[in-house]
Amino acid sequence: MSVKRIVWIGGFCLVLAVTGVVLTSARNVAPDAVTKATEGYNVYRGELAYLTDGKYPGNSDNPGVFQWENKGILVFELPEPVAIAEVRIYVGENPASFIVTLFLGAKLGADGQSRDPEGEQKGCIENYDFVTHQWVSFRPDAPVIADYVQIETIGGPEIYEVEILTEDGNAVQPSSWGFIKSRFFH
Ligand SMILES: [Ca+2]
Repeated sequence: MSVKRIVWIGGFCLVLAVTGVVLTSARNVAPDAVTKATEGYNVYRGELAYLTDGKYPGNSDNPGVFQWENKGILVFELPEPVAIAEVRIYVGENPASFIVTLFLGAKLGADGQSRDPEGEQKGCIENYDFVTHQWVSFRPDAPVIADYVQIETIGGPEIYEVEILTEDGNAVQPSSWGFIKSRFFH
């Protein structure tokens, strides 16, 4: 085997190793969150559970879709602060704008009021690309320590999945969706 080929294979393995590190250290904590949609003025179709069931076009033949009639806010309250490196949303039909705001110390109100909660705003990423049928990514310049994610959207997009990706490996223990539901809807 030539030196050149050995170097090439070695480099490829190095790329795999680095990629492996990235894949194992990024974790989706959205399923751990208590998820809620704002109520009262905004109407939606579908189920909140569709947002974090891991199914979206490309990996599922018939994924459930959540869709605002026009605009609305989704919130994800995490059990404890984590370093959020990226929030991404799989959108379908209906181009829309998005504003993702990251809070620390915010909590869902007992009355369901959840927009712009008390707590410290740690980051805000906007997207006005109005794309459809793909992931829309929201990345802060550096990972943000937060425990509450607010997604505000205008345009009535179809939303198939929401992922909240962290760089830490064990800050949050996975919870079952049944536990989350029972915590909020009892
Ligand atoms: Ca889904």
